[in-house]
Amino acid sequence: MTKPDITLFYAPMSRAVRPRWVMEEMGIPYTLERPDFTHGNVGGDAYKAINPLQKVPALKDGDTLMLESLAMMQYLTGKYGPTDLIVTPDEPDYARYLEWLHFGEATMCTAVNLILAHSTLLPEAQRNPALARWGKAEFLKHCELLEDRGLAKGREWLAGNCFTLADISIVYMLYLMKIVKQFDGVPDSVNAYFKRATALESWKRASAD
Ligand SMILES: N[C@@H](CCC(=O)N[C@@H](CS)C(=O)NCC(=O)O)C(=O)O
Repeated sequence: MTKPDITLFYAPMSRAVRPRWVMEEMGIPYTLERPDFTHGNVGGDAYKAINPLQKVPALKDGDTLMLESLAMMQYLTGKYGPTDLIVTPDEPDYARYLEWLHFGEATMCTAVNLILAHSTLLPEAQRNPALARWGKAEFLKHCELLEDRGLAKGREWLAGNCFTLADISIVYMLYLMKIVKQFDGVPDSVNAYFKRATALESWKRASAD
């Protein structure tokens, strides 16, 4: 196995928590680099060489530099596995694993970003309450889907009967909504799922600072 030489460009509470959570679960050693987290100008001009969009996370492994938190999770599990954090094509839950893995950034993220922007990030004069309400209504629909489809039949985790990247993808979005106090209306089963995931020791280390 290639030896990891990993630097994670990180900010607390950011999507960098996702790949960090994977590395904590897998026991992969890493170093954290913390660009100054000023919205719209993360890391200043110097950081543009790492990520021209000035977002976190970015991940460097030796000479390999990559962006996108979900892709990083797949990279880490693919390169430094085997690990139970993935569901493989020969397993019955492969399709639902992929579905929830991508749901976190492809679907949930659109609603969550709107809520964040129009309840917290934008200067007050630029916030649009109707957009924040629309985002919240969408987010609650996503949570219903989580309850009815994701956690149906007493499932503890979304796929493969164990904690996987799909859970990391989704729980991070729930975490953001928890931080900005938008958890009212979330079904009990989703609340319990969030508590279950964030009770893991690996979560505590990944979100510690
Ligand atoms: N789809 C990207 C999104 C990256 C992203 O939006 N990161 C946020 C933090 S969670 C950021 O750096 N925001 C700073 C800004 O927009 O100024 C990923 O999953 O890595």
